[in-house]
Amino acid sequence: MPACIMGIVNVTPDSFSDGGEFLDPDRAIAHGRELAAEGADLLDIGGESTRPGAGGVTAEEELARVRPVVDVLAHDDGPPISIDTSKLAVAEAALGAGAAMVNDVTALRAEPELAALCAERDCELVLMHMLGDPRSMQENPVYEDVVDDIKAFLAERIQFALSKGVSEERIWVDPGIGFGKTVEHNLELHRRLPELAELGRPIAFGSSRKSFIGKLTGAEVDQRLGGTIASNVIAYANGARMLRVHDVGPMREALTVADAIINPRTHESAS
Ligand code: HH2
Repeated sequence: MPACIMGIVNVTPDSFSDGGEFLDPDRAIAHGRELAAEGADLLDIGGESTRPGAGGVTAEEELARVRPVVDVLAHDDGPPISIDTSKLAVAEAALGAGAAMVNDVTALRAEPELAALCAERDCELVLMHMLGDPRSMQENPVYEDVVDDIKAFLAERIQFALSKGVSEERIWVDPGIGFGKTVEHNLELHRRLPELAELGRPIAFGSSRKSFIGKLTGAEVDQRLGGTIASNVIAYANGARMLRVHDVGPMREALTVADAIINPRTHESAS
């Protein structure tokens, strides 16, 4: 398995690329099933947008959005479910309903008690870097050295998770593409991803349809598949082991070809 593909299911009215499309639970469930059929290894279900400028939602609202979707997809005989949340109450309910992973874009800073829950449930945990919060993160982000700073942040967050009892082998790290980064910061993170692998944990990567792609190509948010594929193939070649994308089928094809080039021995039988 070269890298796993995490399919995005946004049960939100305002996500940056597909807000409102899957707010209705039946549509979100159908979408999750489509992504599973296209080859998703995981489904990441989220009920709160983290797009630049987004305001927060209450735990009750977030739970009302995601709960019916997790309830069905977790019992579908499909891929494992990840819950994209920073809230203890939402994670607890989703894990109770069968989710296997918590994807926290605040890396346990919003609700630090989430760490103990992950430790107790022994679930997978993604720790992502974000500079500031969604309201302010794109206002002139500044780093001393973007990769060194993010690496130090993630190292500290790994230590925090470990101190709360999370098993090291459950932890994934994510540079947080687009979360408080300029176009140049995002590009540098692609190039220098191997430096983050030095943390000793697998890298999750989420660049799908993000605005740096639009800034480079001029493409609107629903026309960024080519840029998304390029970004993820480079990230894979540079060590990413989980690719979080909206368009699972095309990403699966691209990853199959990229893997055949990079790891020729595993693909000899295809010739
Ligand atoms: N990006 C988004 C949300 N969650 N999780 C991880 N681990 N890495 C990411 O890069 C990441 C993430 C933003 O994308 P999306 O869910 O499509 O948009 P929104 O936050 O507007 O719902």
